[in-house]
Amino acid sequence: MMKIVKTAPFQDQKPGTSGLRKKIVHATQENYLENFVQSMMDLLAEKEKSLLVLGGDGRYYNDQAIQLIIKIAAANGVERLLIGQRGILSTPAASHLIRHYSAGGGIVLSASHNPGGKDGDFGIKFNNASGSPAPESFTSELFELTKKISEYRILESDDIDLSKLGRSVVGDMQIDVLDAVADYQDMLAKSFDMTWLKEEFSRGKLSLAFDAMHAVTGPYAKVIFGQTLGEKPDNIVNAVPLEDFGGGHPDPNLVHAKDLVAKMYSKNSPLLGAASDGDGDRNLILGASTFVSPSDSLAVIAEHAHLIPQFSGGLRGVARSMPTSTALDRVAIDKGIPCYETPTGWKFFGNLLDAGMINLCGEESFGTSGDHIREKDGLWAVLCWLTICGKTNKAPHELLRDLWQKYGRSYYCRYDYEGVPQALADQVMKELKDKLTDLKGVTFGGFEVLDADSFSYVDPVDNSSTHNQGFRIFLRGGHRVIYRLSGTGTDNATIRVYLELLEKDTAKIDGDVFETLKGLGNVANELANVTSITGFVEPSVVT
Ligand code: G16
Repeated sequence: MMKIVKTAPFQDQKPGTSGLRKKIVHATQENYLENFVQSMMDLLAEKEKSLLVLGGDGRYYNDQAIQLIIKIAAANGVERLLIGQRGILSTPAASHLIRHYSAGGGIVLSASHNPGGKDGDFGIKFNNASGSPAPESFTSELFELTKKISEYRILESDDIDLSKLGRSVVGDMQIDVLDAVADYQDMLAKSFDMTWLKEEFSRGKLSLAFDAMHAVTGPYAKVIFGQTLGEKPDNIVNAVPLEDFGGGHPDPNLVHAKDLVAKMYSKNSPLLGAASDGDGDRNLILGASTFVSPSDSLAVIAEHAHLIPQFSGGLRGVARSMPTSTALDRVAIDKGIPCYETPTGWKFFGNLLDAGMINLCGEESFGTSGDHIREKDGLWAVLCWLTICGKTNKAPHELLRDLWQKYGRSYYCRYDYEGVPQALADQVMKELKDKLTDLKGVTFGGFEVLDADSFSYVDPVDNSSTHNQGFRIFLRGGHRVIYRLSGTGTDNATIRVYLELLEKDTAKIDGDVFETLKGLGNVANELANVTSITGFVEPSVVT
């Protein structure tokens, strides 16, 4: 039976960089998720509701949230739902399913790389019919609805058993529980030559250590890297998804993927080391004693794209988020293809991909993907690297060196100041904004400011515009400092400072990244008065 429940709106359901993310204790309060999902239902057209995909990264509250969404969907005229077994789907797999089954969209439950468990975070977002995170036009309208909602509709029924594959019916709605891995694996088999990769593994030319961080990619990695390519089970670690990620922080970077880093910096490490995050869209790439920065990873994939079956027709264009280093731009110039600079947030690549203007894109925040889906894709990036290493007979450090020799090296890192009181973070940004125009021509610590602006973007496909997407400080020599506030955190504010130092002298491309960037880091701090305003002497995390 359908029930109408009276509710009161919450004023804080504004989606951030990638959907709504909140602390579990906040997200689980009475009617919080119900309101948000009902607002989503109100916004969807009948056509979109004919078929929706539903799944999440398996974190704490995933199970209950899925059952709740099923009942709200059934009471709101959704005709059919495709759900990952046990309610689990990696974000790239969800994007693929939406496209593969021509769904009207999908509801993806994930707080990505944010911690899980009872004290962790929860997240929810809508992806449109092309599999892309919903654009700002949708999320803004959704936010408006959440501020006005007065009731939601829900079907009173028992929970559905999502452990068994197959079809069932709830009210008038049909539910198909799908194998979360199978369709995704079939898709990857079209992008890569799995038979050749398998041979390279069996000949010992390729080897991989993969850390699934007790998050969603474990089952995918076991099938793809283990069963299909033949990597030893011992080399695929933390492969059992846990609702609290084993107490870890499922953020694949040098700080949180410590064990993998230790393995890759030890003797007899495999050729490639990789990790993925909570929902499987991010990737970390390591070689023996080598960290591949996400910006360089993207540039290397662009440089060698012709070796990857998915790109056998060539690259049409590429894109990077604004703070991502300019290494990609130089590869694009060399290849004679356009390179677009978009605001942070995967959703901004969607139109460019749909229009066929780009077929490769990525971000400094450990995200890379192609036009096969509309999300970043962690395991796909690993397969790109395996293919490139295999085809070139080169290790990651050699591929990086080739890149830097040819184009110069963008020394690159990000300083994160986490848990800053919102008012202080806003003050840093406001004071910086007020002095942006005065910075031109001034020299700080030996770096001359050529220009400074607040980044705005006009989408070349639909002409929609987005403003205030971070401050860019352009320095003589091609160096940059970027400032923006994170849109994915749930704890106060996080100030992100992105440092890029372009070194064109090939005699100087082998330096230590963090040492090389120290001076620029000090300049960045001084320019924005980070320490004096926030009291933070050091960033909380440097990646
Ligand atoms: C999300 C977005 C990315 C973005 C990242 C960081 O990733 O999809 O496009 O780069 O957040 O955003 P912020 O700097 O605002 O925290 P994910 O992996 O968290 O979904």
